[in-house]
Amino acid sequence: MTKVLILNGPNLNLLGRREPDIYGSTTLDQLNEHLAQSAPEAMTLDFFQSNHEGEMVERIQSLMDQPIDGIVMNPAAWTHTSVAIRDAIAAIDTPLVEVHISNVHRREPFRHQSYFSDLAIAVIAGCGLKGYEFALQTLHHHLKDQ
Ligand code: CA2
Repeated sequence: MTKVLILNGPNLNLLGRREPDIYGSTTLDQLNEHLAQSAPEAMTLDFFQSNHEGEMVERIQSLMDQPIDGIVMNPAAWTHTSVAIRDAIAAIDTPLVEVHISNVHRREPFRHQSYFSDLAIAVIAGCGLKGYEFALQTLHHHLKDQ
């Protein structure tokens, strides 16, 4: 079995409750349930969302003792700000796919920069929540070819 951790950053707990024009009307629980049901063959998923940077760093560090096969991460606002979370990701040797629900490149200039993209095997932006499914498929193919 392949083990993948899905990480979501700050405010993504509000999915489906605010700004549906940008982020859709599906809640994070509904998204996670859908992903668990539709994950590629022989892949099990674990989920973690936090609004606290240190908590996210510690969750990523915990993968040093309990390694997994891949990470799908939407770092949300930390995409554009967090050297701390970037350093935690860089410290573990786990393939990462970076996901953004919106197309960050057609939004404000401050959203065009990411601390994660050069660490990621792939970056998906602007595909809505489908982007998480595409990320799992990307990891599936990447791990199969290794
Ligand atoms: O497009 C994305 O997925 C983002 O990572 C979302 C972040 C934003 O800061 C990034 O630039 C792009 C914001 C996540 C906030 O999520 C909300 C969801 C529902 C309602 C309000 C906020």
